[in-house]
This record gives sequence, C-alpha cells and structure tokens, in this order.
Amino acid sequence: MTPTPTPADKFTFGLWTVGYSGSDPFGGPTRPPLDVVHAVEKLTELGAYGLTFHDDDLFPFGSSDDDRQKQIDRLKTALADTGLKVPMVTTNLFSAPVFKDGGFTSNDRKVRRFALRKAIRQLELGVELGTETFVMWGGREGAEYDSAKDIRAALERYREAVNMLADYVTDKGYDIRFAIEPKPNEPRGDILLPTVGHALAFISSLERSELFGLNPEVGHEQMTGLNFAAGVAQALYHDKLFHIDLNGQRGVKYDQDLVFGHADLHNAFALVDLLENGGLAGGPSYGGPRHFDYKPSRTEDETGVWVSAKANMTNYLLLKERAAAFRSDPEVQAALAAAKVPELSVPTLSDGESYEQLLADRSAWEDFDATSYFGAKGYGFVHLQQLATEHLLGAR
Ligand code: DIG
Ligand code: MN
Ligand code: MN
Repeated sequence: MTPTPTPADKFTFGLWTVGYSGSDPFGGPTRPPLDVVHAVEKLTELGAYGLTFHDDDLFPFGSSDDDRQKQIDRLKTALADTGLKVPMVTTNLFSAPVFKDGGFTSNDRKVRRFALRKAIRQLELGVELGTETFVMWGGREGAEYDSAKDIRAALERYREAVNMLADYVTDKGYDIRFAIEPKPNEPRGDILLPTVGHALAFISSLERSELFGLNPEVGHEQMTGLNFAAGVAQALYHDKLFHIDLNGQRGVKYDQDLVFGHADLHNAFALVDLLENGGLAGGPSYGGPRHFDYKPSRTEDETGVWVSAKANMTNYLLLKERAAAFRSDPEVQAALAAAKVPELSVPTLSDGESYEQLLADRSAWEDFDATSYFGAKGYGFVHLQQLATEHLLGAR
C-alpha cells in the first residue's frame, strides 16, 4: 500500500523545484511559470510540511520594494491559509549577470558588498517567516581558469562574508543557523567548497563555527563519485548536518536533480536507514526537514510536476518502511553480528589503557597470529548486502 505523506514527515520543497519551467542550457522553458500561491496550495494538498525559496524565486531580481512586498504578502496569506511552513530560505547569488564571477568571492569588491547586502535582506525575510536555516550554495563561487581566481583569497573573502553574517544574526539575537551546500562544478568549471569534506574544513576556520553546518545534496557528492550516505554520516559525526537536499543522480555527469529514489536506490536506502535509524538510541539521527531539491523533468506537464513531487515523498516513505523491516529482521541482526559491525563501536583501547599497557600486551603483537586470517572465516558482508537488497526489493 503506497504510504501517504503528512506534515509530520517534515517533507519540504524548494519553490524553484516544482516551479522549474524546464529551461536548460540547450532549450527554453517547456512549462508556464508557477505561481507561488498555487505551489503552496498543491504542496499542502500532497501532504508536504514546508516550502523553501530563494529571494529571486518569490520576486524577480531587481523588483521594486512594492512589488517585492506584494509577493511576500501573497506568500504569507497562503502560508496562513494552509499551515505550510518555511523552515529554510536562501539567496540567489548565481543567476543575475552581476554575479557572473560569483557573489561573496567575485573578484569585483563592489559585487561582493552588493551580495552581502542581498544575503542580509533575504536573511531578514527568513527571520520574519520563522525560518530556522539559511542555506548558502555558492554556485557561482569558483572559476574556469586557475590564473583568474586566487583560491586562498577567495576562501578568505568567503570567510569574511560569512563571519559577518554570523556576527549580524548574533547581534540581532536571531535564532537561525547557516548551512553551506557543497557542489564540485556547474555552473562554474570548479566551485569553491566542492564536497562535504572541503566544507567541513572551511567551517572549522570560522569565528562562530557553531552557527555553521552542512546542507549536503545527494547529486552533488555523487557527481564526484563519492558515497553520499557516507558523506552525511561524516557530517553527522561532526554534528554538522543542519539541513539536507534530497534528489537523485545517475553517476558522474551533469547535475541531474532527479526525483529522490530514481537513481542510486541502494545508497538512498542506506541514507534513509542512517537518517531514520542511525541515531545513538537506534532512532532518527537527524530531526530536520527532509528537503527535496530536484527538478521535475523538462518532458513533463504540470500534472507530471505534481506526480514528481509526490514521488519524492512516496519513495522516501517506502525506503523508510524497508529500512525498518531490515533493522527488525532477525537474520539481519545475526548477519550484522557475524560481520562484527557492532564491534566497530567498541573502543580499541580498554578504558584508561595506556600505550605502555598496549605495548606490554603480548596478545596484541608477540602472540598474535596474523597468518591465521588467511583462508579463515569471512565477514559475510555480501550476505548482509543481499539481505539489504532483498529488503529493498520488498522480497523479505
Ligand atoms: C542547488 O542545489 C542549490 C540551490 O538550488 C539552492 O541555493 C540550494 C538550496 O538547497 N541548492
Ligand atoms: Mn543539484
Ligand atoms: Mn541543492
């Protein structure tokens, strides 16, 4: 039976996703623009919890203050009428020509100052709407040519910008955090902070690093051939999973932004298992929105747009059911034990053991028979993966 999403599942969508009209570098729109009120009503009807948006999604870049306010008021009314939330906002520092060399890290200092003002303006709107997280995807922060961008200077400009934003929200007493979204390339030849690892290193350099975390996106890590679930696990390890962008990506190619579950299904299964069952007590490891940042395929009409929106949520809930069945399967529990998976959580050193005591322990070296591992009993990882596959396919 297909599961029905409810706001309790905390599914959220970017206005730019269901509003994607189909333009790509090789063709114009295939669908008419989507009005924000209609998007709020349809997402509510489908059982979503929230809507997210860039400033430019709600009102065009360069809008007058009056036109901007009209759109904000229309959104506020629609949110009040439906109960839909706005847990995250972000600013578009990548579409307008002024940002052709980036925003916070443009070589042009006047552009960098303009970008900061634009970010603050959207930050204020987010606070007004009760937003918890401000995402920063530096899509244009990068370069095509090594000689054109001093990377160390670019990182310092990025650091200067976000340090100031953190000072701003702290001085204002705003309860909002920042989530940096890595991506390796596209639209820039190389984008600054390309992966979860790069972003974690950058965050550790910030003045108020406690206000900064990750907004990892499935496709962005997978564009570099990395394992997304493993990247999210590392973000969780550092307590830095502040938000997440869910979608699908079929390998190392352009950013496909497919429906979540329409690509690497095994890694999507592992991800949902991590998010829903990977907590210390075996419960959810992440309590934030399950945010879809995807593009309804250019081939679809508006009916197809809503079919795709529903598909994201359905696939997440089906994987959540499969992961629960996997975890409660006695054969899986036995296979996990045989694979020594729980043993990895046992500290290598005994409580308080010193290196002198380790050096004195003959069983760790002098009496340890490493050759006994040749031809010895295996870990049974393949059997475990087959059980996961059978649960994923609904065969158990
Ligand atoms: C693209 O993956 C980026 C932009 O859509 C947006 O700034 C961010 C929000 O999740 N993701
Ligand atoms: Mn993407
Ligand atoms: Mn994204």
